[in-house]
Amino acid sequence: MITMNDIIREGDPILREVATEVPMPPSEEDRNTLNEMLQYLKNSQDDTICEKYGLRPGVGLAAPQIGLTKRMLAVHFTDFNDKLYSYGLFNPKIVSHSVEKAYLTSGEGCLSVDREVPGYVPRYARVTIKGTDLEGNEVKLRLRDFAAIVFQHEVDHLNGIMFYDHIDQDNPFKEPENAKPVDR
Ligand code: K3U
Ligand code: NI
Repeated sequence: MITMNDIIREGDPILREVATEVPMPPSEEDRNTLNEMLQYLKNSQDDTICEKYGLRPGVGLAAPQIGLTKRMLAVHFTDFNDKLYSYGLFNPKIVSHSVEKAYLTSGEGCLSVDREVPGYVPRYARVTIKGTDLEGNEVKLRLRDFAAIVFQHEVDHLNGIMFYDHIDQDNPFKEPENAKPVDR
């Protein structure tokens, strides 16, 4: 079981590496790891398990955050329409995106960052992502608003990018251009 002891924290150079593609079809070992990553998110959103194991709640997790420079990510959350997004994806790729941007009004957080970093993080408002799911099926996801933001945060981890890299240093709460606010 993955716990906070397994989570790599900012300052570790692993978080700045570009992760490598996972050979397809995925090995049993890689599928097990990705399942464990998804399970971490589910556990972290269960109050009892979360408290018992000292987990920090998360909606997404990327393999570099557990020290593996492999292109794998997991997400588990519901959007404001109560639609569930629960995926483990190998080799996720943003194949297209909107011109319009979006940002979370509450800013972003990260399991690898043990501090609050205030500011707006400009993201694309809509993205289409292709990848391979835990069953080995190729999937194509059309995402918007919060869902699009979470996936972009996780894909960034696969490219060594942290959310605060996108925050305007001089004016963290400057409204990003052509961007809509998203409330969670
Ligand atoms: O945003 C978080 C949250 C957790 C439970 C309920 C509601 C919100 C926690 S931070 C988080 O989930 C990061 C996880 C990371 F860093 F490991 F990828 C993902 C994320 C947070 C905010 C915006 C986009 C992505
Ligand atoms: Ni993160």
